[in-house]
Amino acid sequence: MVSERIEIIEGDITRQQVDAIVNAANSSLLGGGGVDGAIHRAAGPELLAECRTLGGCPTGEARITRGYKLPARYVIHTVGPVWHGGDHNEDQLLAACYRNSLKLAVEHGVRTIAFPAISTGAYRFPLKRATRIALQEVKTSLEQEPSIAKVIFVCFGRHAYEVYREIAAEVLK
Ligand code: AR6
Repeated sequence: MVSERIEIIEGDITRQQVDAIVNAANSSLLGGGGVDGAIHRAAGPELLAECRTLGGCPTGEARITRGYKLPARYVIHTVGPVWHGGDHNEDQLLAACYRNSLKLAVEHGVRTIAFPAISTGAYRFPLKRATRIALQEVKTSLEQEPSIAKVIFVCFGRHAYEVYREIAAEVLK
């Protein structure tokens, strides 16, 4: 059962002991606020130095770096869509973030990976709609990628955690 490889927790993604954590970055890959700021602070300045060599990343795609001072070996940086009302390809771009992050993870031998709620902060994507896309896309990818043992959705705060639990009951049944 794919649902046994998916975990939902409340917490701080920078503390997760997994092979890779995913960063909700912007297309410059040069840092920012929210989870991006927290990851750069916890990883230390070497992370920004490596990011500078990457030349940015288009929305919906992903890039990988080392994790430096983080417990995670890798950071997978993906760029979610900014919410512009829902008819600007936002759903497809958000799904692509999850799919492309997992593809990169598989290519690097990652078996355990943690995701934040991409685009649901500064980029204003509605949380329930984003959560449905996240869970559906990860479920589909896990069905095709047996090498990923565990995906952890790290919810920042009780409200996000409750939303994820509610949507998971629909999507993962
Ligand atoms: N652990 C897990 N989740 C977190 C953490 C954390 N430590 N901190 C925040 N979140 P956001 P976006 C949650 O704004 O919407 C940055 O400036 C937060 O509650 O970090 O994709 C980038 O550089 C929210 O649910 O990312 C971009 O410019 C989720 O992470 C822009 O923000 C995503 O919120 C990207 O915006």
